[in-house]
Amino acid sequence: MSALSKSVLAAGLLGLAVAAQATPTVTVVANTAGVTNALAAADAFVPANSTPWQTTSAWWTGNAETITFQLDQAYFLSSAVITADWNDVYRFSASTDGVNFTQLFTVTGLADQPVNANVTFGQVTMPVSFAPTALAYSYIRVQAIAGDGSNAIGEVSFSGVAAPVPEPGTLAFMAAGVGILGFVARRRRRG
Ligand SMILES: [Ca+2]
Ligand SMILES: [Ca+2]
Repeated sequence: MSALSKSVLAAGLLGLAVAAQATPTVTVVANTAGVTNALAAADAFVPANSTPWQTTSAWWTGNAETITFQLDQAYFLSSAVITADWNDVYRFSASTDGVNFTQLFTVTGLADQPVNANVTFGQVTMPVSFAPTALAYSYIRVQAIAGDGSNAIGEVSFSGVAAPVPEPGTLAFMAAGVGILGFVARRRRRG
């Protein structure tokens, strides 16, 4: 293989090989009618611990409401940071298509707040870790499933590995590399 074809192929492959941990950009794309201030759940402002539940948060009453988030692309997720009202249980589900959701994790301030947070009122920020997902997800949905019926999400963020999305330039690089290999092989056969 010539030095040129090697370098062209390597440049193409490099574009696919990078798989670093990333933090998706999260936007609120839908919420049920009973949710107040839904956009506050992903506006990049994290309420301090013990901030009252209806302050700088998305909030609702009862366990029927949902907020749906979209990530900037598909990710194999492995952790999250959730700010939520401290005395409820929140279920986070994930979806590849925004239609079918499967449970990713549940989180509750009563059990999951950091040991030195000592929050017994209002919102609390909780780091959540879980096994890396087998599927790359683009949508997340949150629902309160237990607690005192007064629910709030102050902020959510997630972390994971972006699913490879080859860019047109990368594909052209790889095609050029493969083309040069074929050219070299044909020349060798002829020679
Ligand atoms: Ca917020
Ligand atoms: Ca509550």
